[in-house]
Amino acid sequence: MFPEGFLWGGALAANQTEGAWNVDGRGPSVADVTAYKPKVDVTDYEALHQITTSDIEAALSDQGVDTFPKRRGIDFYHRYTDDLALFAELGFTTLRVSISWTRLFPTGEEDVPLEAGIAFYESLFTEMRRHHIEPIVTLHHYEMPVALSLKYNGWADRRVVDHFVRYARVCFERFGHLVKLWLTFNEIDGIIRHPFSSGGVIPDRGDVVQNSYSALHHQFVASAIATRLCHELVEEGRMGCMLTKLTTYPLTCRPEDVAATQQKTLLNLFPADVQVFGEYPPLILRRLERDDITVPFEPGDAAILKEHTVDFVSFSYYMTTTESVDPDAERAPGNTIVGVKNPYLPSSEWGWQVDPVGLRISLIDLYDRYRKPLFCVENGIGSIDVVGDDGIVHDDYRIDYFRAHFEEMSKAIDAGVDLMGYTSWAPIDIVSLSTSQMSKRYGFIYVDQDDHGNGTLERRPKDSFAWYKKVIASNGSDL
Ligand code: BGP
Repeated sequence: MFPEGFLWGGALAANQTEGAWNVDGRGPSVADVTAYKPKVDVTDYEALHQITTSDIEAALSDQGVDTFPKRRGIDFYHRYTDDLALFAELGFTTLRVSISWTRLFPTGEEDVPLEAGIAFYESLFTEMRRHHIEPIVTLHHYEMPVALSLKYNGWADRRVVDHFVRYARVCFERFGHLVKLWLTFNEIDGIIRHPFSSGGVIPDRGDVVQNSYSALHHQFVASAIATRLCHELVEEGRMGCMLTKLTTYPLTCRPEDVAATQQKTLLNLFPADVQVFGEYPPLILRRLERDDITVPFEPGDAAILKEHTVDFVSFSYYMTTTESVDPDAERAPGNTIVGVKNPYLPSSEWGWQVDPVGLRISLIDLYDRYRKPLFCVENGIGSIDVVGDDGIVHDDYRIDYFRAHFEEMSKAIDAGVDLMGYTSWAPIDIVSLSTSQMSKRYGFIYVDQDDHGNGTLERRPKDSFAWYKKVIASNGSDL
């Protein structure tokens, strides 16, 4: 049973949705220089996230949108009023969006924000409120000024903290009357796996592992300062952390498999541990020391982390993975990771292992560990949708995916988990994060655009639209 007031909605990221990448003074972000990679095998995780300084420089001199589909998005920047009307028709009581840092601060180093950017977000949040949709806003969703990446090697440099804090302060001051629920860094753990998209860290600039952990520490400090500012500047403002919940099972009960799984789990959860408990777990500090990785603590950092912890824990959940010490174990790709294939689970067309029960397990794990309200802010299935002869996408597979996950969510709530809300990824088709494909579709609403930008951009509800509308209207009792 879902509690009264449970928030139902969807989640988007500016860089995959807004388009209008170079209008109204907006500067280029790390997402705008990430190319469409149609020829890369999705199980080749390294190749998917490979980027060099010269790739970035070449991308910046190319002003086109063909190689860089995120620049095009789905033109939400110009169509948000119509899209919000569709979300309102679905009955959304919440919508998660992110702010594009470079719409406010094109290079990240300006002293004052661009008023055009402020006006856009103010109007977006006002329109959400008009539809009684509670905004939940991510400050940093795989998008930062590419200028900060090139100049400082992104978050690897401590000076980026100050630039982010200036941006965050502006967001709280200018939007705090409209937005009460905030998230600092999307999938903060991601910087270890894909340092450029998560933190502007360029792999060819020195020791990428050390730089990634330095960047993560700087994001922890920035997140804690932003949490303090949110509490000071936003009346009734609440701040959440955001973690990729990568629940991992041992492939067998062989103790070595269980031990390897335990290590993976500790590594997955530690960024949330820091943001909830206000300190690094001792086992992680020991592990980093053993691996010759230095955490760039400065005087005062420990106190900042301890004093400004988050109010709730949000997470993305798409799949689970499996761990084995057997080097020949079959591999399976997934959400920003490659793990071992679980013989009990089916996979999506992109090889992500679909596991509704794993959502219940994840919710119980997280609540038992943190005892903070939880918010599932991403969950969904990327599919190749085919438009039927009647012009409609009949996506029963998507309905099946969500129904099974909602049943498990409901069981976790019955078990005592405090879950504030749920936002599906993504309620409307957008450009994929990892592959920049448009043909990897997640929405209840079809967008007429292919991988190369052909199409009218017309929005059309799929079968899952009416189904999700019914679920929301019944507060999850009619699945
Ligand atoms: C999450 C990201 C999202 C998103 C989603 C699906 O990790 O936070 O931005 O896109 O994964 O990934 P993809 O678009 O690669 O299918």
